[in-house]
Amino acid sequence: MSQSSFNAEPYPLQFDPATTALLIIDMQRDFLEPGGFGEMLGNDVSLLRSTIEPCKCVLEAARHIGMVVIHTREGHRPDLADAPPAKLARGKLKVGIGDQGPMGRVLIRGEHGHDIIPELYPAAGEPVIDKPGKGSFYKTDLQLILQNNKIATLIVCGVTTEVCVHTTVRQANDRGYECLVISDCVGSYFPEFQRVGLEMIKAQGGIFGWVTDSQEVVNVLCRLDKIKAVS
Ligand code: C5J
Repeated sequence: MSQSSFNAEPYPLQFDPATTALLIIDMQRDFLEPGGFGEMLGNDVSLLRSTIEPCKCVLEAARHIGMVVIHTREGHRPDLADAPPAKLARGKLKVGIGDQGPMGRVLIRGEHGHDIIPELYPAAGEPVIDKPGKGSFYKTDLQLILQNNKIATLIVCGVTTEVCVHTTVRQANDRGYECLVISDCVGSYFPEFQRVGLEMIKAQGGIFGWVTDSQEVVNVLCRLDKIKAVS
């Protein structure tokens, strides 16, 4: 066990790189690209797209040191058998989940819009968790994969901060995982939700986890790489 630490709020987070995974949540075309579901709902996708470059830097650094990397995608089976009727009806949308949009059927597995953006595309061997809900643990094998890899700490990136990132971090926290959320690698369509979403994670002594930025994570992971190289 080799302990290291991230400067973070509310206080430094000790971690062992061998038991830490990078979890990248729902960086899908439907949420991030012009013409996707997010934009069809009237959102400004540039607020999410600002996370792409910092996520790329963290992903590269994590891959470089051989850290476990896991991706998630929100979406449903083409026959919608796994989509709760309440979720399908919510919002009374003209074009909603399962309907034809500019990037194929909205949030349906196998469709262009459902897939992960090319900038952060999973490498061979990196697990991709297809989830029907907001939380990454709900009706998925994420916990089994984490247990099999002896993971105790999650470094969390993705979208959106107050929805799938928050739901996942809360689920992970209840399951005993330490979560470090990277402030510039998570994004919301609503600047106020972004600010408050991050505050809520680190409030009350880190009630759900820790918050830091991508520069700190990249610096720490690169330092570990150098230590590995000389030892
Ligand atoms: C949403 C998500 N916002 N990935 N999904 O519906 O946060």
